[in-house]
Amino acid sequence: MIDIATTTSLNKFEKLKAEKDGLTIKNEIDKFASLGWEAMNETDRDHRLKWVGVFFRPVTPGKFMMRLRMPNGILSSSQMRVLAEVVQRYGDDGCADITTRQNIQLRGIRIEDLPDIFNRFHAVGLTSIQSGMDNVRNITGDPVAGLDADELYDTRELVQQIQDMLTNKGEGNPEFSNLPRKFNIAIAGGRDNSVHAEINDLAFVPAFKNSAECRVLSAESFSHSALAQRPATANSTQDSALIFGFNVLVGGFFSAKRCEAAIPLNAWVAPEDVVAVCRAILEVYRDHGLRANRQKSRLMWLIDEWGFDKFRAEVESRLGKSLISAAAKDEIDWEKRDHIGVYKQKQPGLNYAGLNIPVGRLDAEGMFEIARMAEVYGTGEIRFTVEQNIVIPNIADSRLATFLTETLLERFSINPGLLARSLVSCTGAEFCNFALIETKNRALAMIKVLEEELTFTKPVRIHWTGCPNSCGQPQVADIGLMGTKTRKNGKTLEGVDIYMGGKVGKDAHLGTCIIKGIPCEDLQPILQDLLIQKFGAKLNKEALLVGN
Ligand code: SRM
Ligand code: SF4
Repeated sequence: MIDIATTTSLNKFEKLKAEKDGLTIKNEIDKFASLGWEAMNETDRDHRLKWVGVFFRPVTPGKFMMRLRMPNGILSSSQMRVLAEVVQRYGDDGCADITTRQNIQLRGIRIEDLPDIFNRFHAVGLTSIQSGMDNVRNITGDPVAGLDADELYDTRELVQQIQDMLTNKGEGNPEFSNLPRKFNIAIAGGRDNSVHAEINDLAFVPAFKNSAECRVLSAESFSHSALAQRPATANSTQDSALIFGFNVLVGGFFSAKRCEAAIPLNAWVAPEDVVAVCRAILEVYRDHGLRANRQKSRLMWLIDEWGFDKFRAEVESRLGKSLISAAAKDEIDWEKRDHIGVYKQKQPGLNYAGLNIPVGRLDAEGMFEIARMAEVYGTGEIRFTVEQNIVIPNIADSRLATFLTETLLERFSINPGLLARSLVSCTGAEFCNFALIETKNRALAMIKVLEEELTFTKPVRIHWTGCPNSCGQPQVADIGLMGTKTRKNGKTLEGVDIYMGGKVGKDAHLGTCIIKGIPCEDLQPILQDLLIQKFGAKLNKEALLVGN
């Protein structure tokens, strides 16, 4: 492993990692719990605790946030109940947020409760390990994996295998606990790119490869078991059989300084080679990623520095074999689905229901109710989407009518307004000290007014993000709103930069900033005009009558 201390000039974060690996914090939780947050070493409290998913919130000192890991966004009702119990004990301070990485964060956490919380997590197989700082973030997979009749690959097992490898089955893995920076991984299994593959440091997208070509290119690299996975659509002759695998994308990321869509690695991997390829790329990044300047540490900066060919060759060297060149095309050929509503599963007689959770915010009561609904009507399984919503799978046809009468669906609708169903928002000023504006409440208030004033013919995806870090992914939205400070009449006000042109699903590409520095107080008529001019919205009669 790299000797960081001798190979780089150390910035503040490299120093704190070199002094003491963040993972060692795991053994100090009992001590911190009895010490209390005010007496803790500040570096442990503000930074190293993030290695176990515990985030000090300067906005609400003493009330911590906990970020879990939810591989493929899937959890059970008993896990959801444990999460609900944790936030319930904090009364009005306790709540949870579904995140833009198919994950969940809990709020209001007191440090003295951490030993008990970790025990409860352990008992139901939950982990928050390595979910913050310079670690691999929650690994996203297709939210309808195993349910969707049109899926090409069920991503669940692979995502779990990658998480197990990176985190030592949730116990913590020092091999990957000191990366140069955060690292995002996604696997798409359907045709609609439900995971936003293009904005991840490493992504796998479905692609078929001709088996004969694989043999010619690299006889020894070729995974024989992949042949056994020949899909129904494959040609009948052995020599030209199409084999399922993934094209690999690398280097996608957003940061305040730079945003890039991922680029093709010119590599195709069979499913059984995905974990090894993840490991190889992470080893290259860990050992060679740039560490001097944290603004230039994400994977794409290393690819730039080395050049594509050197990067790919180094990955091959770590892998111990040649990479097979990418399939000529990938299989992402659908518009992106949002999964809100009720849909037939591939299993006859079963359905999944996508519920809209406004800006991903949950309270304990809502979480208990979701767990109950998943048990009563499904098999206890719950899933998260990157749009901060939930999916309840496995609802039998015979139970559907009763399911649809549940009062929870008035709060978490399966048929929300066309702005509400696609609304995404990052945490913003309520809890995040990077925030330049308040986001979640403002986002909800804004679409309420817009939905009252306008009629829509199609959903419009509006994403809010409180600062240029872009956690709310404004660059993938139809209309992205990025928090900023702006001046008006000699005063500094909360404002937004407006992004447009983000395209998801087939031919995904990033949107760009089209207007800068709009004061939030002036935003509503501007959004109204954009929705009318660019998205075919029509003013309602009532709004016309009052001259809006
Ligand atoms: Fe993020 C830092 C919240 C997804 C880019 N992000 C933060 C912190 C930890 C800052 C802090 O300490 O306050 C925020 C915690 C606030 C809080 O209390 O909730 C935060 N990020 C979030 C979440 C919760 C937004 C949400 O409401 O859903 C998302 C948690 C995902 C998860 O479960 O792990 C979240 N963050 C993202 C994404 C979107 C994605 O991954 O698809 C991005 C852009 C994509 C990317 O990273 O390439 C993102 N977050 C950042 C950055 C900029 C990274 C960079 O390279 O500069 C920061 C700042 C940093 O890391 O220094 C950041
Ligand atoms: Fe905080 Fe900025 Fe991320 Fe929003 S985008 S959660 S304000 S860091």
